[in-house]
Amino acid sequence: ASEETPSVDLITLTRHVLSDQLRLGSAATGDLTLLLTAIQVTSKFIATNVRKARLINLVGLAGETNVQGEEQKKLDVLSNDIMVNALRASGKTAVLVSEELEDAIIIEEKHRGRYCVVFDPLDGSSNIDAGVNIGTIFGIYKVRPDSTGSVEDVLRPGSEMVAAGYTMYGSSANLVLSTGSGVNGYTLDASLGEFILTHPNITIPPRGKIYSFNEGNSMYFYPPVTAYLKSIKYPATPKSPYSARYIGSMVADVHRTLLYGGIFGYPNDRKSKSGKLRLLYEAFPMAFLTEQAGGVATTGTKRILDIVPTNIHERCSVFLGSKDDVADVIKFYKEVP
Ligand code: AHM
Ligand code: MG
Repeated sequence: ASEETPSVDLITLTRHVLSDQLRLGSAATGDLTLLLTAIQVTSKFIATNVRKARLINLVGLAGETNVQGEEQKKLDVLSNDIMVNALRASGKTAVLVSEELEDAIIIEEKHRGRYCVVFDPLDGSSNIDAGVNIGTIFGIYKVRPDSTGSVEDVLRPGSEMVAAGYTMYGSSANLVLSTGSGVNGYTLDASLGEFILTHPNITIPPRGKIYSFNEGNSMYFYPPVTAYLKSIKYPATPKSPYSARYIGSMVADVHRTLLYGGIFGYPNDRKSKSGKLRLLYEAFPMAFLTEQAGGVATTGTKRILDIVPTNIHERCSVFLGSKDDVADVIKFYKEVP
């Protein structure tokens, strides 16, 4: 087909997820697909508003402080409200956990479904004013068999998630999703208003050439991290040193890592004893995607997806990416006191 001939067999996200569920013979009731529709609508809404933000003056502060004591941007507030409303209205959710809300939302009976969604509606919001990529991160659990929905349904290891993903708002909006059988990337076709499959079966190269850390925290890093970073910056010849790329927006840094390989790290250190990133709605979904793409996600000493959360807003140390690169970090944790 020439460039002028539009494809007449578009694989939309909805079509792809539906066919995937049929193929897997999962007792597909279509519930997950409907839930994902709510997330797609949210992503489209946020994508449009991120773009409009500078024009309609949404960039300023909302004058509220969130649970973590950070100033909330207007777009964070808006994104959170849109996401909560869309998920509740889908009728498919029972429990919602948002970075922006102190407590979990337990959905009232009238709208209650069987899924729990943990999410960061607009991650990397400190980058908004500079027009840098930001994103929405989400993870999905099914309620436990006898539960009608309580916070315990999300205080479970990330390995029990049934799906996870993110939408990155950049030059285009990219939704990257795993329902537990690989990772696929979809790009929003703004004229159609549909996410179209553009990156089927994303797999992380086994080794990369890029490292992505906030090295401004070097003075607080523990010895294994310092030793690891030294090893990739001053490798024994004839190897070349790694390139540094750090956007400071997890979705963008992880997106690049999934596509190009390498390692992304936000370790715990002497200052941030538990790390910075949130376990439930940042580390878990990204660890889920990383593993599904053939990579590894660890705290340095433990598989991230094995952690059992005790608090919905807890933090954790994160290294994720190409399996050989992450294996190197794990080795340093074992060998460097
Ligand atoms: P946020 O949820 O307040 O936006 O913070 C999370 C962000 C991540 O997107 C990013 O990986 C990290 O914070 C960057 O932190 P730092 O500025 O300390 O490097
Ligand atoms: Mg965040």
